[in-house]
Amino acid sequence: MPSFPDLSTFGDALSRASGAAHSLRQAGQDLFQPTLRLGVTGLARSGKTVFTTALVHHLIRRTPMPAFRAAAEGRIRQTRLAHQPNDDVPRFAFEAHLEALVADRRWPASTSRTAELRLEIDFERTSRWRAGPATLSLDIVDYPGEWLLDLSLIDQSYLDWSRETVAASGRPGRAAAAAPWRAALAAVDPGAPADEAKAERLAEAFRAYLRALRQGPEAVATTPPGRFLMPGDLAGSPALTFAPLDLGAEVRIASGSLAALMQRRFESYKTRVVQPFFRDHFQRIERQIVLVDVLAAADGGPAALAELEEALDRVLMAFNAGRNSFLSRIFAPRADRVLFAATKADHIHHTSHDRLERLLRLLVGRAVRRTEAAGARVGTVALASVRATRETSIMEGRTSLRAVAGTPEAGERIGDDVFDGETEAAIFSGELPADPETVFTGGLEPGSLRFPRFRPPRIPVDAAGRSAALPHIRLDRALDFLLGDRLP
Ligand SMILES: Nc1nc2c(ncn2[C@@H]2O[C@H](COP(=O)(O)OP(=O)(O)OP(=O)(O)O)[C@@H](O)[C@H]2O)c(=O)[nH]1
Ligand SMILES: [Mg+2]
Repeated sequence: MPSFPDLSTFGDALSRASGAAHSLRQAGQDLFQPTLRLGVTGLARSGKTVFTTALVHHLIRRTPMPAFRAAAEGRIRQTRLAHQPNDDVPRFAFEAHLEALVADRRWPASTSRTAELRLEIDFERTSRWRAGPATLSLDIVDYPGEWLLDLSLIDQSYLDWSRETVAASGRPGRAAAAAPWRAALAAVDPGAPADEAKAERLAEAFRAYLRALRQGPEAVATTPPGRFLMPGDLAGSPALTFAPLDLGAEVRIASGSLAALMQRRFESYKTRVVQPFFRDHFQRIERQIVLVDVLAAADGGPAALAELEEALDRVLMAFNAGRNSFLSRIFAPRADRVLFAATKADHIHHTSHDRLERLLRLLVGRAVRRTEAAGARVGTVALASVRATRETSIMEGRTSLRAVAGTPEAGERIGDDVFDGETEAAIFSGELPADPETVFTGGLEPGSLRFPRFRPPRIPVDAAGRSAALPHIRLDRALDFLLGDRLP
């Protein structure tokens, strides 16, 4: 007669079996759980850290996001922070950045390296044949857009790079910024014996030139190497101790010379820094948002806009690299959706947001056409990750001007007014021209957009001590474009 286990051991066996099934299920989930890698990039101060913080905050808080379909339909059940998948990339300091914004009304500190965060989004699938609960792992990577500028170096020789960079420093408007570096260049003989101290001095003078360009009216960095201003972990490293030399019509570099030392460093920068970044990080990105501070550039005048356009064009070359046979041997980009976002739209009244988006579209038009040709879907949006202002109107004589009100940061000034960081002010920030084309040809007087840097908004706290969600503009639209199809 077959013997049956008594019920208690039977129960144990059952739970062991279900434990095994659970771990099998877990292993299966790890294998099959869909993962999406979202890159957040843009040039310095474009708003990457604020955007990433706000995005994570809204997903975790499940705030109402009408334009983000999966959320609007109530299908996102929960979003949680998960363990970091990569040990070699620092974790994005979400909690610290959020605390700065909400508790201290401070913008997060500037960051100069990559950071990454993994979220798990539990959602309800609607598709008829696979309806039911599902989970998407979302890896968000915040990295400096300057690093993408280095792509153009990969197939360039040291001789060509030197020639091009020295020639570009002669552009009108660059004379003052370039003068000290050009003087240092003129004082060295590239054919003289290699000398470490000289190499260091020249690298420093070149770095100072790049820094001066960024502080000048052009306001953005378009001249590679990207790590000279955004070194990340390489700050102070010999990998960055090189610079272009004035090589004239030289076609051969003598061995043992200063030029040979610079050339060797340049080549090793490409193989040890640039290529690994594209191969190991950039190539794995599936969705990309490129943040652009369009308003600052528009206010800087046509030269600043032209410079920004060139920088974005170079940045976007990276997404198109699969079509270049030389580059595709090193890496093949995978991003199938790229969203350009004009950030800080809360600086202007919403009636100007269309104009801002049109201006952005003109600015990235060339790059967009190329990226689309490479097979990616491209979108544009004007947004504010954290809305620091509200809308109001100001009477000037008998006309009512559409204005924004917020708390300008301490020390900000408009005309003769210096703000104390506590007082609210209503500001008419000026208007973008109805035809954004004219902004490129001087249709907007530089400095005529008057917006101070605002402090983050005051966030109300309820009786239970829970603070309200951060306000934003069109962040939900951005999320829908970037993630919507992966939450079907
Ligand atoms: N009003 C407003 N200001 C913003 C917004 N996002 C960013 N800013 C401003 O832009 C500054 C830069 O934002 P970050 O997010 O730190 O920019 P980043 O691209 O990470 O900058 P780096 O780390 O220095 O490269 C902030 O300190 C704010 O002053 C926004 O949505 N609204
Ligand atoms: Mg940052």
